[in-house]
Amino acid sequence: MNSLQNIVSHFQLKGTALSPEPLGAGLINDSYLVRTAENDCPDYVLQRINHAIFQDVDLLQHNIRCVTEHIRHKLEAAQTPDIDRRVLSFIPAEDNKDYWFDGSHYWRMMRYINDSYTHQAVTPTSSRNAGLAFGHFQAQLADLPQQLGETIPNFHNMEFRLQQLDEAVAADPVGRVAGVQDLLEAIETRRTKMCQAEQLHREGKLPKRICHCDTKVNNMLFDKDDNILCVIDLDTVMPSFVFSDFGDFLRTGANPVPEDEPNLELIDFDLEIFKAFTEGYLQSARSFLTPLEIELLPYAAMLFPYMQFVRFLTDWINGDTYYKIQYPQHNLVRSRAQHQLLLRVEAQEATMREYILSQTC
Ligand code: GN1
Ligand code: MG
Repeated sequence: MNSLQNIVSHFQLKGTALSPEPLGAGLINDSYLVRTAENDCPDYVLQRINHAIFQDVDLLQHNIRCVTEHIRHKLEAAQTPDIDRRVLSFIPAEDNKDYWFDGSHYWRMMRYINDSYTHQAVTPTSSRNAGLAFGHFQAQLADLPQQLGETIPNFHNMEFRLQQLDEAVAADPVGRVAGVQDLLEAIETRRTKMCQAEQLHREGKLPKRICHCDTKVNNMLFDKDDNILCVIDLDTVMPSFVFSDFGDFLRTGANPVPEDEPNLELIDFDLEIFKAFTEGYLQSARSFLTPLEIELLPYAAMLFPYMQFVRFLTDWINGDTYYKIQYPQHNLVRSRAQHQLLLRVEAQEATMREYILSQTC
């Protein structure tokens, strides 16, 4: 028995597990497909959890269990067909724990959803589907009774991200601050506006809800007829402002070029993508969003380029300690690209507002 098969043997799966094969190309966790010999037994996915990023594995798996069980109960109550393909199901380890620790790594197992596909391309159709799927996911969890924790503390907290930048600027460990004064000024002038979510939350006007916090187009599964099955990659599901799921999708989805595009002229904010995503999102999330949350959706579209700009610039000033870089100036190029995207989104603020009004009247 090889070591992966040995790991599989610690989970309570049905059937005879065959040798695990590498699955997908995730950047965070390592995944393996575990087929079973019997036709009437499901296949499984074995994952090694990235413990360096997700330091509290108990909390991580607690969140995921609460979320998937809640969604499953709702699907059962609605007598939805084919439930095992519409929500992820995790398989307990030998002691009924949510994961198995082999002495140095943490492992988990879930059911493999057969005949499912992901999309990589952002089109108006896939954006509308993404809006529908992520809005529906938030709606399904709007009445979750349990408290969830933050699997990455302060992940989308703008005040915290600015504090990290301030500390980097004060320390200036590699002497890069003098060269980025224009960028620091651009951050400074928007500081109060961009921290308004935290401020409104303190005033009791803005709730935190359970959000996905990694709303990429390839984090949705579709069946062969292109119907949405479910949302996947639940590691960052945590309490946040709804802006996380709205703003971060548009940050990558509505920009036609990669987030580190060096040619600033190519960076844009595609209004057709914005409209399609917003239409889908409002359709499935309108039932629980407050008027203030809806009013602040254009702010969400600006917040995420701004937050990513702050995070990349912080890493540049710190000497490239967090994000992997492909060339020496990479984090500076990324910072300038996100700044440019922010300018492009800001230029569309009035148009975004009008469109949202037209969808909600
Ligand atoms: C990181 O690894 P990836 O690409 O899924 C980061 C996100 C950033 C993104 C920017 C845990 O995500 O928050 O938006 O880079 N994830 C973490 O490329 O920090
Ligand atoms: Mg990710």
